[in-house]
Amino acid sequence: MKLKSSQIEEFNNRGFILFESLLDKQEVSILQQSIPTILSRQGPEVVREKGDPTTARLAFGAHTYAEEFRLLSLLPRMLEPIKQLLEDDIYLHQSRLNPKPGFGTGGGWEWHQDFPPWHLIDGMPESKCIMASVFIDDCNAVTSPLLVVPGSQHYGLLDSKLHDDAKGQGYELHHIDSAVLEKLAQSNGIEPLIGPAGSVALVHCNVVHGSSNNVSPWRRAIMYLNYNAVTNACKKDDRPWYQNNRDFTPLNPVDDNALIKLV
Ligand SMILES: O=C(O)CCC(=O)C(=O)O
Repeated sequence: MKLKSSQIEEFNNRGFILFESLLDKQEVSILQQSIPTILSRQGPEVVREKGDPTTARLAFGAHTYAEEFRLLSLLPRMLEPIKQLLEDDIYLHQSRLNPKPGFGTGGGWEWHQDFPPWHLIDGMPESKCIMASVFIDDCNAVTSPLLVVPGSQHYGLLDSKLHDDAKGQGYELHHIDSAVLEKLAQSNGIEPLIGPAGSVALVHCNVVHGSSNNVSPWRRAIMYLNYNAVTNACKKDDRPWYQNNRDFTPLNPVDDNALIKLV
């Protein structure tokens, strides 16, 4: 899948680009079926909601232990546009499955950029990294979609502070200062990333984003695959494998039908 120059321009201006139904229904169903096994893991790679040990908030690194997600991360449809946007070979710095269950149990996310912890903790030199957000379930107005501030990647690292709750929970999150967010939202607006299951949004790692908790009865899972440019590989190794992958070997695509062939 080769991006047109207008699509590259859209990504560079707005910080994200959405491909509706990039995966078909059968591929989505294969990914959906693998989720209960992923979330049943008992290791530190599965982070629980605060005060609710029965609900998974994030599963890091599923592409390493669930074949379905490994293949997803290597589909030509995923790799080609990202390589084109980053103009480099790429490796997967981190993956996070956010299952976001319904009935209010799937918690919200304060406004943040993804790059600060990667830069400050993992030693990623530049913001040459893309968060591919793969909609495993429908993302619509009622299932608490991801909200983004278009164009916010142009402002670089914004004033933020490390959220202590998040640190205690096994992940690091830098909340954007409220006054900064207010100013940004007034000038650039806020948009929801909406689309049917199987849609994919490529998002620049400095785009400000957040979400509210999911009070609908429906799960709203998104797999975040964070691809980094090989020449931008991280220099530190303080965090474990599931947060800071140290294998910088350039990724090679699998067959574009690999997910379907799995069954
Ligand atoms: O999926 C969500 O609701 C938000 C997750 C998020 O912002 C993140 O993982 O960086």
